[in-house]
Amino acid sequence: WAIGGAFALAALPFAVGNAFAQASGSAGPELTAAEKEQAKKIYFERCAGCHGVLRKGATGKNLEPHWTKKLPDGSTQEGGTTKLGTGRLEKIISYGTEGGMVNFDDILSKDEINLMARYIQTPPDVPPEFSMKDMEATWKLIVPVDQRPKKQMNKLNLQKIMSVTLRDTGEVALIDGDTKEISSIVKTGYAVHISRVSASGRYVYVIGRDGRLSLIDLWMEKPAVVAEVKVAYDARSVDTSKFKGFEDKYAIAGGYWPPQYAIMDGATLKPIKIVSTRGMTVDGEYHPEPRVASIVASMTKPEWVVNIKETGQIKLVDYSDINNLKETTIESAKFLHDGGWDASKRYFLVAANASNKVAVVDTKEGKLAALVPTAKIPHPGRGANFVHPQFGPVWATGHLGADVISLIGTDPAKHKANAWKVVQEVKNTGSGNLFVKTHPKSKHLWADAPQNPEREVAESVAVWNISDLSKPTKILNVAKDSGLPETKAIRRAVHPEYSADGTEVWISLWGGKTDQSAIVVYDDKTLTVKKVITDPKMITPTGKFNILNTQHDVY
Ligand code: DHE
Repeated sequence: WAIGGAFALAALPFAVGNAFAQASGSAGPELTAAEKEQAKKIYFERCAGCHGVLRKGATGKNLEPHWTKKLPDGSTQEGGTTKLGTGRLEKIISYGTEGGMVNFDDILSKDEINLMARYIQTPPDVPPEFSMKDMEATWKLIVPVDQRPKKQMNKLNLQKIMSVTLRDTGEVALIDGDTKEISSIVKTGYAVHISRVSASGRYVYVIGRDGRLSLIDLWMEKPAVVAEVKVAYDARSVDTSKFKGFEDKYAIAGGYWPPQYAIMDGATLKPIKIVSTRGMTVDGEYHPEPRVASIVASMTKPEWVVNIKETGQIKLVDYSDINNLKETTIESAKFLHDGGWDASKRYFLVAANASNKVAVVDTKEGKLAALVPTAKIPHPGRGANFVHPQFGPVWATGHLGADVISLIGTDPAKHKANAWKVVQEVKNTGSGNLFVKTHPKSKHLWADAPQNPEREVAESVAVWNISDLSKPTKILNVAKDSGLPETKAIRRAVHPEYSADGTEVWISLWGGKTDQSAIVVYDDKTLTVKKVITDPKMITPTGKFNILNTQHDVY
């Protein structure tokens, strides 16, 4: 979601624009060469994430010319289908829709909106492929393994560090969990997306939307990037090998474009293998752009769970013999997005958001355990695990399209009747939730709603006591609690994340690029503010990843 002016129009660190080739098809409105280059760049940076590079649609609608372009005589109806045309498209881009399209009138100028309305009536541009040779050419080993420290060279309490995405600056801030001071700011990929932690807890892997993967060594005197590689032109996910005997050995990253995943050496990021994800969807149609959504590493098998968005297929990738790579392909539903483990770490639950379902993979058996129908557009992040007083172990997901949190029973052994069903829908403050969170040591469940159109809702989070989920114990207005003056842009409260010991919850206040953003730290017991982190370098913080919790998948 490109919201709140958060997606900077900075040049991509690795240029993609000039290499685009155009797909065949009937031409739309005329664009000059310069307009076309500008439109391609804007589309790739702001639109492709939801609508797909080939505009076939996923989270966002299909934007191919057969919908967007009026008929040659100017009419807008054909066989019951409404064709959009420039005027209607300008309105949709400017003001958004109830279907989840966000408004761009505070992000793009009027001329840019007009340009994009015309551009998406022309046939999609097809970016180039990205081969092993291309990947190898981008690989930079900044500090070779034998020149890295043999022990931790700083006094940081590594387990308590929070790796914070500074989305608009393409940086990650490493924040000391005790002092709440920024200990390092590390330059990473464009519109940086997530951090994941190696099995040993020493390395942080950070993926940018431009496909740049950065490896941070926390043992250095000042933690810094020790290796870098580009895995694709557009990417969202990364993880490492976590099975015993393979700790820190491999890294894997998932590409949106080209649709493929790349396997690298864990300590150097030296490219090892690229595997394409193109193929048939669960409906039996060929899809040229099946993007890699979430990836998670199993701790009980040498396997990654790789979720392919457009095909609805879940791949269990066995990395024990990389030269003879084995993939188990599990059919589920479309479009796969984000997900997390249940508390036992045997089952992985992933949102199939366009199907309003959660797919459950039994990684022990290597099979689909269930497809659980849920409310509209589930969006769990990694979800939240706790023991429900009535239903036993459950995993929670919020929803973008509904004002509830769904609790799914996860214990087929001892609570068979509740397993893989929504056992309760907890009423949230509104739709537009992105992330839920709890911690084994906490009695609270936290949920945000940053995509809600109402300022009050988007700037707040709700907290429930797990022993009574009938209504929130407290609704915390994070924007007000920050003490910062109100700004024109909504300051979205996003991504609750627990401290290592489960006593604090950190929430990002994601403001406009030129506004002061903050992280508000709450005491989980008293639900009062403990600290507001407002360093001027804290620009558009979004995701936060505590080292210990991320290392062990605690959520
Ligand atoms: Fe994310 C996770 C894709 C927009 C913040 N996001 C993920 C994952 C995917 C994904 C596939 C799962 C990764 C994994 O577990 O391996 N995100 C996408 C998009 O395609 C989308 C919708 C549009 C885009 O153009 O990128 C998108 N995401 C956003 C944002 O706008 C958010 C809110 C702010 C930001 O920083 O970009 C955002 N996404 C996050 C975060 C996670 C994430 C914080 C990790 C959650 C966690 O707790 O693990």
